[in-house]
Amino acid sequence: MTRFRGGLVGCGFFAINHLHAWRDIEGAEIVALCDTDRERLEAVGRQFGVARLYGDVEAMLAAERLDFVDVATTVASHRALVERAAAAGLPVICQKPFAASLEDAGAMVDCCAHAGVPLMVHENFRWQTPIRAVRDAIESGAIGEPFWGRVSFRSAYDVFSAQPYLAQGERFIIEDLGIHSLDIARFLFGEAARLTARTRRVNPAIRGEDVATMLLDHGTGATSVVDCSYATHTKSDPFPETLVEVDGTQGSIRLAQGYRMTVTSRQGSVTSDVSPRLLPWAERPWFNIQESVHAIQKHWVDCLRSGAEPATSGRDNLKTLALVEAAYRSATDGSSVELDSAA
Ligand code: NAD
Ligand code: 89V
Repeated sequence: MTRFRGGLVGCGFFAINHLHAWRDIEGAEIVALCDTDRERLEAVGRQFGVARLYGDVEAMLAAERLDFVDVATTVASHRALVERAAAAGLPVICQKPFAASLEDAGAMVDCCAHAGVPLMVHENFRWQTPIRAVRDAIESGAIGEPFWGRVSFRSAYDVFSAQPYLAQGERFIIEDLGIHSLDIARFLFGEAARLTARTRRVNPAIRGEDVATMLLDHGTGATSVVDCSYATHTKSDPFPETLVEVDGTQGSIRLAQGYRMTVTSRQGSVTSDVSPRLLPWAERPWFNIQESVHAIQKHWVDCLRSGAEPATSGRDNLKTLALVEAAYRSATDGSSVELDSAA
């Protein structure tokens, strides 16, 4: 069986999860690492036993025989790195947020299409076990036709210690976290036709908004509320759980804190434990996200092998990014933004 050889660019906080997951995926291997920060590059190389280290992507692409590139840097460098990988004829994974603008995102999609290489956005939240359990429950037909939903992430977890850049950007929670929640809303309820949003900043120590409430009209006729906050202090902080509610014509689904999912149908109510696995290298409370990193990267390898388009391809992610842009526009001017991606 082919073992795809990957080069990973960006050896920071989140790349550690990518690297642990790659070690567990039989069909792929990270053979080279690249980071502009030499100290970090060498430390991560030592941690994962990768000896081929590069301070710049050109040098890595020139020296290595790769099958794909995994871009785990922050958003500012995404376009240049993705376009460079595509120019080298290599399939590429790009971390979220895919781009800071729809223009950059569209350019990356076009560039990879032109080069004939697959492009996947590392949009992992829809790969979480509890989210997939909700989708499976909807697809089983047990609750009938969904007509209302809520995708909710409310926490006061200190994300700024590990990711200081999150406190510095003009945009914060929608671009960083809401982007996952909006993608989940698409995944569960279909494409949105209209979006209205309100935001605010509660934490005075950061630049961007840390609370957002979004209302989506889906092409299916369903309405959903997507809400997120890093300013919500509760007795038992659910970080990083996304809680979901779905009302259907025949019943309902509630994904509650502690990974408990209750499906109520004409047959009654059944509550099940939809906890993610605690992988050997994972830790609480992050294990839900960490398991989804393994799942999406395995999906990438399956797609490379089969030639199928990844579920969260660059092309697919344009629709999630359009919701992010619509949310900022709506929050700024008070309008409801029409989207042209209704299913
Ligand atoms: P980080 O700042 O800790 O790490 C980024 C690394 O990339 C740094 O080491 C930096 O030196 C390196 N780098 C930047 N530009 C480079 C370039 N041109 N060439 C080589 N190296 C370069 O950031 P992070 O917290 O690891 O976040 C990385 C990305 O992961 C962000 O886009 C973030 O939104 C995303 N993220 C995703 C999840 C998720 O669940 N999907 C969770 C956390 C972070
Ligand atoms: O998933 C993410 O993008 C992370 C976090 C969960 C902390 O928001 O930045």
